[in-house]
Amino acid sequence: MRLCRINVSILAGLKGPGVTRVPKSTGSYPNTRKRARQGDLMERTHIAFFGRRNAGKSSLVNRFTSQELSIVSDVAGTTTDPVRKTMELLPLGPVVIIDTPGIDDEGTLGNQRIERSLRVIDETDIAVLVIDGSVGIGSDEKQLIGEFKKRKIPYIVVVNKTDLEGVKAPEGAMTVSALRNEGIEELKEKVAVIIRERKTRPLVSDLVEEGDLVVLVVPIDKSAPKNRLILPQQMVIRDLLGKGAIPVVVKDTELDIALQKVGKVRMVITDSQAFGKVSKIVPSEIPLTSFSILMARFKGILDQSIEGANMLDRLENGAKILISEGCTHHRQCEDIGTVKLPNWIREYTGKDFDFAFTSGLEFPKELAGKYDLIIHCGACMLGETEVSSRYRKAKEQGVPMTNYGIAIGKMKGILSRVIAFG
Ligand SMILES: Nc1nc2c(ncn2[C@@H]2O[C@H](COP(=O)(O)OP(=O)(O)O)[C@@H](O)[C@H]2O)c(=O)[nH]1
Ligand code: SF4
Ligand SMILES: [Mg+2]
Repeated sequence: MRLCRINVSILAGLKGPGVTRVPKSTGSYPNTRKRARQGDLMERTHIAFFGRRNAGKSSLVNRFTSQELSIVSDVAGTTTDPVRKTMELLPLGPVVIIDTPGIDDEGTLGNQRIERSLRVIDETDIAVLVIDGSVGIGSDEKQLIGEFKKRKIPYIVVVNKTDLEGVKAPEGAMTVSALRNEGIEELKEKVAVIIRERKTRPLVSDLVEEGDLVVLVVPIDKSAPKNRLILPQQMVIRDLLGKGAIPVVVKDTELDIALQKVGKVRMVITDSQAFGKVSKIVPSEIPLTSFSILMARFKGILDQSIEGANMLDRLENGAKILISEGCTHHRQCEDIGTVKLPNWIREYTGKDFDFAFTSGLEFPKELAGKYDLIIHCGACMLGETEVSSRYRKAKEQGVPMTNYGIAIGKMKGILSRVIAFG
């Protein structure tokens, strides 16, 4: 699949050092091209701070990041929307830090705040639960811990305000004083350990041997970004180099010449939009797959995506298909999701459907009964937890879900070939 062609840090628009709020209408990240940066959100560990109002979340976030990211106030409920900041933080590396409004708010507005806080869990890789040491742990915190456990999100319980008298920490909790800047380094170290422990699945290196030659097909057309490769392509190249394999990168227009020149090829990996053309050029004995299929495998959603793609054969006329993109930039992203994919689907099935579209962080909560199939983009701009939570939601609600690349492979009639990997 041609993952869409933007690679900006979509959080880059934060106006430091003050507070930046995420637009309320869509719940998506500020989408600005300023400070374009390589290394998208997928690679960044999303660390979110949760807790009741006034526990000291914002104070702790400011200490943790050594920045005045969030407003600290003794007026409960000052932080009204999640505040996100993307940054490099020693010893943690690239992270997104998220400060949430409290989870104990009251009234309609309060409920919205709670909703937004809970929504953050979907994108959280590591949760920090901040407890006001002078108040102690309560049912709100227990409920949050229940959510973390359910979603298998690693979490750290931190008791704040240890400068106050009589503050005791429950077993296993860390203690900090945001006020006195105590315990912050220990907290960072603990987060760093969790980051290191997070299982790293191989992207492609387990499919090839040292010295294997792998041809990567990267079409360069008007929708390709100028002067660079997109993230999944970079990641595949990096992984192959790490393995000691030999990546050879070509455009689709030079693929046949390359195959004649390079000798024995272990595998061809292409942009899935070029599947039709590339599959005709690559001899059937050479394994063929795509960047987005490798990404789906990497994210642990391959089987579900294959099942979802097979659903294309069973949809009835008028069925509802949700096409969902991970970021809000349809124009730069060309028209894959909104135009090409619906056309291919109509052509392939000979039927017409009721298409719905979402983008950015808006992903419907209720899927059952509303959609018969969900087709998601490669989600290169979304964190791993966000992606897996979307697929999990679909699975839980019994709605088939697939991604662009796998759906295209299916419609080109080469699905079994491109998921064989060998
Ligand atoms: N004594 C003490 N007060 C703190 C500490 N951390 C935060 N506070 C105070 O608690 C209040 C709420 O802090 P804030 O960071 O806005 O909490 P939030 O609502 O969880 O984001 C403010 O008055 C802070 O000054 C701490 O470590 N010790
Ligand atoms: S997140 Fe999705 S829509 Fe956005 S650039 Fe990546 S693949 Fe395209
Ligand atoms: Mg706050």
